[in-house]
Amino acid sequence: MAVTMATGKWPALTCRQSFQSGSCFTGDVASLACNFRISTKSAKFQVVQSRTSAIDAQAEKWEALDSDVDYLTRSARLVQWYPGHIAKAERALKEQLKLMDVVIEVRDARIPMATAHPEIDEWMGNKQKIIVMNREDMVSNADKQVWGEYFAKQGISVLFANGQRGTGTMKLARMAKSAADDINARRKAKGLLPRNVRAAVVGYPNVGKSSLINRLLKRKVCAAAPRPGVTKHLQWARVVDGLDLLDAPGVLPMRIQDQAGATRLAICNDIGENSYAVAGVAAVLVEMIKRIPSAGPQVLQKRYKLENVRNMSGESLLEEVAQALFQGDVNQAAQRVLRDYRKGEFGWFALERPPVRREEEEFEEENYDDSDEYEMR
Ligand SMILES: Nc1nc2c(ncn2[C@@H]2O[C@H](COP(=O)(O)OP(=O)(O)OP(=O)(O)O)[C@@H](O)[C@H]2O)c(=O)[nH]1
Ligand SMILES: [Mg+2]
Repeated sequence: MAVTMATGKWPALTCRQSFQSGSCFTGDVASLACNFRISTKSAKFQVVQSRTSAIDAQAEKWEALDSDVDYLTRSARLVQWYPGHIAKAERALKEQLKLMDVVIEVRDARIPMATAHPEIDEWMGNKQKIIVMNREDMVSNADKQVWGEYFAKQGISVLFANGQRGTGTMKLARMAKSAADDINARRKAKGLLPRNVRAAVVGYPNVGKSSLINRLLKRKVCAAAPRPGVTKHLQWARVVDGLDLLDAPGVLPMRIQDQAGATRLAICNDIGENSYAVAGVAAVLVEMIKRIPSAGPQVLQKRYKLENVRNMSGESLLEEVAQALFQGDVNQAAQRVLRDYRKGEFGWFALERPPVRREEEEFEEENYDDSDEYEMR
C-alpha cells in the first residue's frame, strides 16, 4: 500500500508501509517505524509536491475538525444505546434479507458515514443495493454535491430524498423495480408468472425509512415519529404496482466503537436520548459548528446574542446560554442547542464531509514505479 505523507517541513514522501508493522502515519516523519522509499525522479516528485499544495483549504479545515472531534469524544464514552427490540429485529431482518431482490439502505444526509451500517453488506450478500441519502432538506446544496461526487467516483449511485415531502420517492420506486428487472425476465423464460419485486428498507434508527414508504403509499401505513426506535417489527407494504417494500426497525451495531460517529448520531437524534449525556454531546456540537466552514462562530453568536464565541469552549457556551435563558441549568441549555441544530436555526449543513483522497495519493497509486528507488531505514 503506497501512502504519501506531507509535513510542514518536509517534502511529500512516498512511504511504503510494511504490512507487518501496523504503524501509523501521523505526526513527525522521524517517528515513523516503517521503511521509506524516496523516488529519485525529481520531476515526478515536483508534481506530487505541487498537487499536495493544491489541497483545498476547506478540506483541511474538515480534516482538522474531524481529528478534534475524535479527540473530544475518544475517552468520553458518551454514547451507548442498544434497546432490546433491536437485537430481535436484527435477527428477523437477517432472515428476511435472504428473500429480498433489492436492499434500500437509508442514511441521514447530515451524517452519511455515521449512518452507514457496517454489517449490511455482509447480511445482504450479492443483492443489489440502493443508497438513499434522506433528509436532503437538512443539508446544503454544496454538501449534496460533494457527497454525490464522492459516491459517483466509487461507481455507487445514490439518491437524495426527503421522506417528509416525498421528494425522490418515485425515482426510488423506479430504481428498485429496475434493479430487479431480470427476475421476472427469468421467470417468464421458465414459463412462470411475474411476481412483485421485493425490497427491504433498512438503516439506522430515525433516518426516515417508514416516512419514505408512507410517502410512496400516499398514506400513513407505517408508524413514523421524530424519535429513534419507532418501528419495532418488520412490516410489508405494497407501494406501487409490482413493488413490495419491507419496512424494518432501525438497526445499529451492538457496540459502537467509533465514539465520534456515535456522538454525531446523538446530535442528529438517530439514537435514544436517554442513552447519552446531553451536555457532553451538545458541547461537541458547539465545537463543530464553530469550525464548519459554512457555519462558524457567528451563527452561535447571533442565535444566543453572545460575544466572542470564537474563544469560548463548548462547555463555556452552554454555561453562558444556561445563565442567560435557563437559570443556570446547563442540561436545558444543551437540549436547546441540540434542538436548534435539528431545526436548522444555525442554517442547514452536514456534519460530515467525505474523507479526503489527496490528489498525490491518487497520482502515486496510478503511477507507482519502484524500478529506480532506494530504500532508507
Ligand atoms: N426534515 C425531514 N424530516 C424527515 C425526513 N424523513 C423523515 N423525516 C422525519 O423524521 C422522523 C423519523 O422518521 P421515521 O420515518 O419514523 O424514521 P425511521 O427510520 O422509520 O425510524 P425508526 O422506525 O425509529 O427506525 C419523522 O418525524 C419524519 O417526519 C426528511 O427527509 N426531512
Ligand atoms: Mg420506522
